[in-house]
Amino acid sequence: MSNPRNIVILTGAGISAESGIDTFRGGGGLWEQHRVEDVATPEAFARDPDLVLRFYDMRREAIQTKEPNAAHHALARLDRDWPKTAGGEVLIVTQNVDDLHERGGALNVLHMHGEHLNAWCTYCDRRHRWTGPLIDCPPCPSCDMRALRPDIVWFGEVPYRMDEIYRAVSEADLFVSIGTSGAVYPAAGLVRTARDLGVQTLELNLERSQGSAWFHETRLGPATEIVPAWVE
Ligand code: BJW
Repeated sequence: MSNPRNIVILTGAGISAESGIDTFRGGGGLWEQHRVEDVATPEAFARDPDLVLRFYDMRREAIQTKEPNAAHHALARLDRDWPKTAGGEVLIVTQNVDDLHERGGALNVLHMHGEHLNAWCTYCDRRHRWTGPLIDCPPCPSCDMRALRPDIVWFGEVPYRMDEIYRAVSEADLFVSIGTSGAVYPAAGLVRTARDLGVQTLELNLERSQGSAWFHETRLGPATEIVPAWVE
């Protein structure tokens, strides 16, 4: 691989697995314990808001007890040092709704599927940092309406900041995908976008993702080992 300057890194649940946060698919994954249609769609929220809010309250509470691991720390080092050493940019596009990249020290993080620690008011469209429960329908701190929901992109909703993501991929020299199954679009399609634009592509994962054939190179192993090894 020739020397890259701008790097876009797409991360998924696999990077937080060794911090103790469940992935979605595969053995023991969240979608084995909950039906996606019951908890992660706007229709589910309209049908049974209490069930959906309880599901997210439980996960919001759980992530606050987890710590970033060696993979988050390695990416944070890259994010901080790369502009100085290579004169390029690093953007971490994460599908994860936890805050472990930020707590690991990363600065340039874009949450395309939202954040557990935000509540979104569907009445006034403001977002608020939120660490407690939403089950009792607290009022929005801005408009006082009881219209807060988890700031999470559910199936059928449009992921955040897609224009920025496509622009960053188009300006990248290297696209790296870490710990994602490649099952959910449009994130899963970014490797093809990168390939079409002539960007080098690298996959770091425990096992091959669904889009593995699109990558120029794949390195397999646990994120806490292969991510620091790639960064060093
Ligand atoms: C390790 C490891 C270790 C383990 N070390 N690795 C047909 C075709 C195309 C699209 C569609 C279609 N039918 C429907 C759609 C659209 C739909 C979709 O993609 N559905 C698929 C199921 C087919 N997508 C949407 O609805 C999205 N919106 C949309 O498409 O809008 C239209 C649009 C199009 C184009 C441009 C713009 C807009 C919205 C998707 C929202 C996803 N939301 C979720 C839930 C969030 C809520 C929550 O947290 O509860 O986001 S779904 C869930 O999956 C979550 C994740 O971010 C996402 C991806 O999962 P991820 O991160 O890949 O996790 P896993 O568990 O799947 O994989 C873990 C990986 O880690 C595995 O590979 C392991 O091997 C690995 N691993 N341990 C390293 N230690």
